[in-house]
Amino acid sequence: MTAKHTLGEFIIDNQNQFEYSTGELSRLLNAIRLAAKTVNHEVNKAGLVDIIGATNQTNHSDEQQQKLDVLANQAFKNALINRDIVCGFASEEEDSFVSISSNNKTAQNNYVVLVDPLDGSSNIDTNVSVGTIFSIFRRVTSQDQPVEEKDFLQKGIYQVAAGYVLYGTSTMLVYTTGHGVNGFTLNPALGTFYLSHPNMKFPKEGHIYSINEGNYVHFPTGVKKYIKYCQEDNDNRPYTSRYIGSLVSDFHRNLINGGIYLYPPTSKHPKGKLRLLYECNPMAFLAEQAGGEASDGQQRVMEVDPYELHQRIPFYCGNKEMVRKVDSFINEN
Ligand code: P6P
Repeated sequence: MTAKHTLGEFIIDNQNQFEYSTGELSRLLNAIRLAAKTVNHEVNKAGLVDIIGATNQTNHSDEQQQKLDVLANQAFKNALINRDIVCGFASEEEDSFVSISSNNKTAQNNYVVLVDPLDGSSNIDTNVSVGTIFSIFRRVTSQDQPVEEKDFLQKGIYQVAAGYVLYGTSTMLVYTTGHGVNGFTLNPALGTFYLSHPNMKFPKEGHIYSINEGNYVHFPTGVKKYIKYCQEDNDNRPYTSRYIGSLVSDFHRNLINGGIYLYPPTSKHPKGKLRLLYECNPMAFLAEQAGGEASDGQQRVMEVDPYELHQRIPFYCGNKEMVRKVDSFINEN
């Protein structure tokens, strides 16, 4: 068996694909690799030490912060701040963006990173897989100035890299820099990620739909029609419903087996629950790079023009044909 590429080797071997191969983006991806290992270590022992459960804090969205949310946020922030790589950091766990000044007094760094440090964290106490989602942009403001909000409020089409870490039965890091999607599995004994899923693509057909049907009564008519379309027993469509309640896990399963993830507007979240900048955009980038699509019901997610750091949108993401089918039902006149 040929020796598998490690993530570190893969990053270096492919850094010449970037327009700006100063090595800065490679160092950034390596920092994310380190943070992923740190969080993985904590998540895997969550049941054994006083690290599960909620803090008595809530984040800006008044969502209770799990202890691991806070720890994961700090792990990614530290990994990115201490290496003089990025000029700005934004997170679901931070009210506003964090400006990072460079040690190099003449020029600031070029990249901003947005993360959902531990997506699905409310599942931790029940030992359900959780994940980290990250999105990377080049700054748009001049290098010799501190970072500004407009450096973060960029359309998804301008992402230079995006990915997720899945803390599941095995820990995987899946990412893209616009040249396909590659998955790396952590060998915990060595602390090394190995290329286990090269060039990931959605299967040609998908038959899994992932949605919280508990909100059915509040869904838009078109989404209700799509669910009934999946459940009707005709056209020989063998659909099945799978919903873990953890975006990274549901997305990852659909990417491998074929399917669609849907989070429509609900009464509690009339604009949708998921965040555009650090959940929908990075997953949309991965989906498109793997031959799929991502829509908010009206347009391509990566074309949505952001106006607010923690903006929410409806999210339909997965096999191209399935996303287009949902869009057609939603936009039926
Ligand atoms: P609900 C987790 O909180 C999350 O952001 C996603 O990971 C997940 O898919 C969704 O929310 C679950 O939300 O309302 O179905 O429990």
